[in-house]
Amino acid sequence: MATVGIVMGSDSDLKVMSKAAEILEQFGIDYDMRIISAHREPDVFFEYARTAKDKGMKVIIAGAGMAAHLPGMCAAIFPLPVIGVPMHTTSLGGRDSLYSIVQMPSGIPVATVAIGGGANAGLLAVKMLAISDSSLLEKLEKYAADLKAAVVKKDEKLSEKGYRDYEN
Ligand code: RP5
Repeated sequence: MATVGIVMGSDSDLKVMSKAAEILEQFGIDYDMRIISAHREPDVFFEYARTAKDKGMKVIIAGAGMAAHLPGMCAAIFPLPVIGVPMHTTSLGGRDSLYSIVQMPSGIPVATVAIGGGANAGLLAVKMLAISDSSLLEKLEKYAADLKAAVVKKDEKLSEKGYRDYEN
C-alpha cells in the first residue's frame, strides 16, 4: 500500500516528478506514481482522488503545467495534504502553472513548491510524514547534516584553491 501518491498531468512532467520519487525512495517511503489528466480524462481523475484516502495515501504530490488544475482539484476531493508542483512552460515560463496552483481559495490549501520543485515536494511529504514517525525524523536530521557537510566542504575547497582554480 502506497503512503504517498505522485500524480502528474502528462508524461512531459515526468522528469520533474521523478525527483520527488527519488527523494521518497531515499527515505524508504512507498509511493504510487500515475499520469492522470484532470482536463483530458476527468472521470479517471475523480476516481483517483476519491479513492486515494481509502487506498492508504497520506499525502498527494500533484504536478501540472499551464492551466494547472490537477493539484487544486486533488485538494478539493482528497482530505489530507496536497503538495503542488508547478511545471515550467515555454509560453509563460511557468508563472501560469505557479499561479494556477498557488492561488487557491480559502479553505482548500495546496502546499505549493517552486516551479520545477520536484525534490522539495518529495522532502515536504517526508516532513509531513515525520510528524508521527520518529525514525523518519532521524533520517531527516541526518539529511540536513549531510547538506551542511557538503557546503562546509565546498567552503574549505574554496579556501584551499582560491576562486580562480575552483571547479564545481
Ligand atoms: C498539463 O499540461 C500537464 O501537466 C503538462 O504540464 C501540460 C502540457 O501537457 P502535454 O501537452 O505535454 O501533454 O496538463
